[in-house]
Amino acid sequence: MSTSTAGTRRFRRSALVGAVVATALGGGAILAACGTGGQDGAGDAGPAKLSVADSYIPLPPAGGMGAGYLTVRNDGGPDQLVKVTSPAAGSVTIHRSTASTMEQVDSLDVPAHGALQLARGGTHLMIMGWQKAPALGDELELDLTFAKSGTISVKVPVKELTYRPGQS
Ligand SMILES: [Cu+2]
Repeated sequence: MSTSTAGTRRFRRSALVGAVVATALGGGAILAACGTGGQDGAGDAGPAKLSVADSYIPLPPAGGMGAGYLTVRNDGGPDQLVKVTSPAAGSVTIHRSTASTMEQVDSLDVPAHGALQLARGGTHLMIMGWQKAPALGDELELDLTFAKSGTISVKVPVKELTYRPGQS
């Protein structure tokens, strides 16, 4: 009896340590993936062929911090979104939402013959320092720079806070 109780207690403690290690490893893996910029899949599928769809900016509260969402479609080889700027704002950063918070990332992979989606609850653009407070119906320019394809400029409409793509 007493041996089995001790065994249970020891098991519980090591399970707890295991959980902490797993959390630490998870954080490390995310950092490593951002830092290395991913493996180079050169020669995979030829040059990337990118187009941007479904872009929108939910109306920011009184000119405050805004978010940007869009989909980058790719009919060619792999590429990476490495920078976003806007003549309408002082700062645009790329963010990834995690379970409890969000973190800035340096780049996002655009998979070959796939799509990179920036959507609510996932990766998004964080836009600050508006030249002029955005209003519903404005179209704001975002300049998306890709590692291989160069810069693509898109006019992004400002939508109601509750807007979702697919609604008119
Ligand atoms: Cu964010």
